[in-house]
Amino acid sequence: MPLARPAAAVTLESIELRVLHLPLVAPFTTSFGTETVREVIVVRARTTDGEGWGEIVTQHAPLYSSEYTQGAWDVAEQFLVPALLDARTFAPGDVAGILEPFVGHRMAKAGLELALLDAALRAESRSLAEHLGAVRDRIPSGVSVGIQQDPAALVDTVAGYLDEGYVRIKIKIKPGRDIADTAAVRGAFGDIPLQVDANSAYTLADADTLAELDPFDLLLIEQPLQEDDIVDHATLAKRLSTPVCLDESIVSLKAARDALALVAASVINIKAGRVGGYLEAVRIHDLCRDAGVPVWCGGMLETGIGRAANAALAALPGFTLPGDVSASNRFYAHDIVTDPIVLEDGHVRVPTGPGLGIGIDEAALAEATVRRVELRL
Ligand code: OSB
Ligand code: MG
Repeated sequence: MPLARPAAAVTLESIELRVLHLPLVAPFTTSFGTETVREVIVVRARTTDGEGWGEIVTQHAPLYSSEYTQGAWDVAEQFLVPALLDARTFAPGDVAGILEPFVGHRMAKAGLELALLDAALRAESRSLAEHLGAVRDRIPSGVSVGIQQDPAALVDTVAGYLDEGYVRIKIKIKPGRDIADTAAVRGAFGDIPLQVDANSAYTLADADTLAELDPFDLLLIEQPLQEDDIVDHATLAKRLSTPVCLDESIVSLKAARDALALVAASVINIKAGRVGGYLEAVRIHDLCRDAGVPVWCGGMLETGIGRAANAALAALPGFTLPGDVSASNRFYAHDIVTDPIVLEDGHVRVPTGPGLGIGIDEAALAEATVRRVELRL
């Protein structure tokens, strides 16, 4: 479903970048490491018609992907922002083309594009959700649960999220913390919608271990192998009854097309940052919808900025599985927006206001800022 009507051009005056440090309510552990503070870049685009906000979802270290905060800051400051300032007047739909000569750095590009989309749509009094093609006003909310001390602690943590109302549980796994953890959660809570995420921690040599997950009737296993292991994922998918879902591997529409052609995945996790922006995310959604492949919206521990955008994206018709769009308080005691996303009956509301439909809590933003620059011509 192509976008109904592209957002109009804006004239860019400046771009402000900030590195934020936001403490997490609890440590978040995956197969690639533990985070206790979310380091993230927030973007403010100032245009002649008002401002817009975006978020660059890199993490401190290049562990989930090759991108990381200092690298994103550097490429944005040296190359991406100057190219946008130089183009001066352009539509949000032109951002990807303007930045196309610079290879990779998709999270940095996505955060900049989002700020311009927000600015343009606010100026037109249109919501991002409507612009992207949302068909729902609320979406079911899943939660991503990090690796805990032991399976018993995992069961306690999951119990808390189920009590809060989350409708789908995803647990992180890694070698040695896979079968017993999954068995513990299945054993404790019965038939709940449950999936696992390996964050690339296995190789094809682990296929027999991963097949031990088959009896647990998981919704899917997310990214068992490396980012560039498309063919190995296809081989693994034939050996498992658990559906294979790709996250890290899907870096673009083209990567999604290749993965589907090779039958490397039967489900796709769409993250706007990883694929270079919300507009590319919609194109991947459209591809999968046409192919009959279910998609769901992944997360990168977003602040209220990215979380609002994710809620809008997840309201598109092809998002038929609950995403990792949880309430702000799953990660943060104090978000940087005035209206953080909350859980209501296991769902989150899709923002309806202009642009992202959120307000920035400037005091909270200032409090979390550890570095700031404003770039203009
Ligand atoms: O693999 O989905 C992932 C967080 C950081 C990096 C990668 C991943 C995640 C999550 C958390 O699982 C998703 C969320 O924001 O709730
Ligand atoms: Mg993942």
